[in-house]
Amino acid sequence: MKHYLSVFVSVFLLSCSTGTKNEQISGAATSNKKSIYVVDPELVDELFIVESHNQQEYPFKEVETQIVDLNEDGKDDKITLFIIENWGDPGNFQKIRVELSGEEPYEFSNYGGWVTFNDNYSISEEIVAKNQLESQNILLLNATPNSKLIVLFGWVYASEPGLVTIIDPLERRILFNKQWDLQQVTDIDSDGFLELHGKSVFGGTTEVLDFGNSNLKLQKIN
Ligand SMILES: [Ca+2]
Ligand SMILES: [Ca+2]
Repeated sequence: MKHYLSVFVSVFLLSCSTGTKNEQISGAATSNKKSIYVVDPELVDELFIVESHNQQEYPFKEVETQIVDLNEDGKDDKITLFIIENWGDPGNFQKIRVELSGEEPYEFSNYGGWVTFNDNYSISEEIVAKNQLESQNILLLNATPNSKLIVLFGWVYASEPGLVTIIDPLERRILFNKQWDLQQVTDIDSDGFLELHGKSVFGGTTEVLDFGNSNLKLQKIN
């Protein structure tokens, strides 16, 4: 409930700033500006977290570190992945930490487990070719002319497609977190903003998440 409330507040606040949003997304001279999307709360399912019984933090162990300039200020930023030692449940990592130069780090955890590419969640070569990182765990996409997105994939349980988690690193928030079978990453209309194609159900209708639309939503296509 708390989560939905915070999403609602974020959406409300973003709605209030619509005046600047269009300038930031369409302006050519805004390379260091943040991208701002209005997110449909339906697109952000709550991440699975288990509180520790003894109130102590789980024993997180670093599994990967990537140094990259996420906000294009010429300074290194850092993405770190962690696994819970002796966790026993599926997943190659359960926590991501993002540190932008000069800002407080922030983290997201998913105890249902995010996975290495093609270990469990299938990711096409065409999608991997768009990765801005040499990583088998983190898909970093140039999503718009002035912003990158961090994409993580969750463990595929039974008949569900597996989680796709999309983080806007500059806005420090999750834009998308749903069971989704990501099939294509394209920019068919060549506007510089990516479109992601996927399916919420295996074999179901194809849906598009178009980052050229500041109101993010899944649109069904035939
Ligand atoms: Ca930077
Ligand atoms: Ca496009």
